[in-house]
Amino acid sequence: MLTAKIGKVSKVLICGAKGVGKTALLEQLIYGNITLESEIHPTIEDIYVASVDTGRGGPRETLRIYDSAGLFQGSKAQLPRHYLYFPDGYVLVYDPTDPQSLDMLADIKTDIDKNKEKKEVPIIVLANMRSKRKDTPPSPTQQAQMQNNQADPVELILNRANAWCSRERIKHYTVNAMERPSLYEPFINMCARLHPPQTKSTFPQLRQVMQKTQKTEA
Ligand SMILES: Nc1nc2c(ncn2[C@@H]2O[C@H](COP(=O)(O)OP(=O)(O)O)[C@@H](O)[C@H]2O)c(=O)[nH]1
Ligand SMILES: [Mg+2]
Repeated sequence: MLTAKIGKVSKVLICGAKGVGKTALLEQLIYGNITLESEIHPTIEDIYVASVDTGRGGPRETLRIYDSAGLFQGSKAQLPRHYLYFPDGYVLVYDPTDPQSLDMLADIKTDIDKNKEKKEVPIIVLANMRSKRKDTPPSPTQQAQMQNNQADPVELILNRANAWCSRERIKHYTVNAMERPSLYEPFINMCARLHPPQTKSTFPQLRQVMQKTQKTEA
């Protein structure tokens, strides 16, 4: 049918250190079935398909999200080469209780930038607040820090991440893989950037034919 619009499918890679919660947050986003008791196996590679309503009307857009094994911490983090070529967008995840998992994102970002060949590749950064649950009271060390007026180390890492992200012009979100609604905004934002609104038909010839038909009918 001429009027049937098929949304574009974009490929998004989710990466970061091993164990920061990449799979947990994807499973939560797509199926909403992750709890603290869920058993999650280490990922080799998986693909999730998300159908996203960007709230702009029109057809739902499709994201094909590639879950990766995650990188070991150590010397310079390097993505496998093919991860630098196929994705249309990247979701970089870190754990704000683990400063190295944030440092690793800088290496990944440098690699992505080096290889993107002028094309616009949207990147977002997610801090998965896995250990900082609102309903858990502060640990004795945290209490001691609060009493001594010391800054919370998690806050410090989040501030560092925010500063880095604004320098790099990347959007930073704090999420929690156990709270599904916290995941909607970043992925809707990613999807909207990958699928800019189309105001005109991409087939000029088709537009002309349609205009002619309308005139004849009038
Ligand atoms: N408490 C808590 N645990 C989490 C959270 N996200 C992930 N985990 C746990 O951390 C472990 C590693 O998560 P996983 O998603 O496999 O990490 P990945 O290697 O980045 O894919 C799993 O046992 C998860 O259940 C979270 O937001 N809160
Ligand atoms: Mg995983």
